[in-house]
Amino acid sequence: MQRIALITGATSGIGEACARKLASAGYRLILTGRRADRLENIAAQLQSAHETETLTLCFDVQNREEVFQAIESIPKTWQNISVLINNAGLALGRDNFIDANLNDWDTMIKTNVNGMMYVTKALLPFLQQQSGAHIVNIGSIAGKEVYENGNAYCASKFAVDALSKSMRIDLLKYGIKITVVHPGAVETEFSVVRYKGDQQKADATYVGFKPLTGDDIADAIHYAISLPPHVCINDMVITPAQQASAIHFHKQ
Ligand code: NDP
Ligand code: 8X3
Repeated sequence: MQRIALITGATSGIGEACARKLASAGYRLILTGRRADRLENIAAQLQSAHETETLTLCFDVQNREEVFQAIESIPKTWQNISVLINNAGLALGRDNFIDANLNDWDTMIKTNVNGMMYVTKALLPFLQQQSGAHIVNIGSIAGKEVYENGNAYCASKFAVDALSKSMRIDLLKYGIKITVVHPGAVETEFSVVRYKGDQQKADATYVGFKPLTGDDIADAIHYAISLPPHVCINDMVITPAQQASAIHFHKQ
C-alpha cells in the first residue's frame, strides 16, 4: 500500500524538495502552506511527473483553529498518514536583542514553535493508528548553537530540538519515531524572507561557499524514513562541507 506523508511548508525550499522526493518514491502526499496557487501548481507538476495523488490544505500554522479545522477536514481515504514532516518555518530579521522587532519575534515563535505543536497534536489521532508512523521535525543549526543577533530564531529552533526529544519520550509507547533534522545553510527562499524581500542581502548569505539545496535535505529525510522498523535516526546535523558551525565558514 502507498504510504501517505503530510508536509508542512510545501510551497517552497526544503518542503517542496521533500514533496518532489517523496512523489518520486511513490508516496501519496498532503501538501500544506499558505499560498494556495503554489500548492496547486506543485500538485499538478507531481501529478504529471509521477502520477502522484495529492491533497492540498491551505492554512497558517500559527492559527490554532485553522490548523485543527484543516486537519479534521482530511477525508477518510487520506487519513492513513504515516509520515509527518514539520517543516514550515521562518526567520525574520537578524537584529540585536535591543533593536529587534517584537512582531518578528512573535511570528517566529508562533510559526516555528506553536505551529509545529498544533500540527503534530492535530495529526496524532491519525498517526497513532499507523504502525511505523514517523515524525520528522526541521530544526536548524541555530537550534544547536546560539549566534549573535540570532536571539528569537535560535530560541525557536532550540525549542524544536527540545520538543523533538520530548515527543520521542512521550510517543515511545505508541511506536512513533521522531527524527529531527538540523540544517546549516540551505539556499531556498529562507534568506529572502528573513531579509524581508531584500534580494541582495539574501544572495550575499551564500557567497563564497557552496550551500546545501533543499534536495540535499530531502534526500536525508527520505533515507531516515526508509529505514527498517527497528531503526530510528534521532538527530541529524547537516551542513555544507564549507560550514563547521553556525558562524564558521571556509569561504573562497
Ligand atoms: P522557505 O522560505 O523556502 O520555505 C518555508 C516554507 O514554510 C514555505 O513553504 C512557507 O509557505 C512555509 N511557512 C512559513 N510560514 C508559514 C505559516 N505561518 N503557515 C504555514 N506555512 C508557513 O524556507 P526553507 O525551505 O529554507 O525553510 C524550511 C524550514 O527549514 C524552516 O523551518 C526553516 O527554519 C528551516 N531551516 C532552513 C535553513 C536554511 O538555511 N534555508 C537552515 C536550517 C533550518 P507559505 O509561505 O506558502 O505559507
Ligand atoms: C537557518 C540557518 O544559520 O541562518 O536555520 O540560522 S541560520
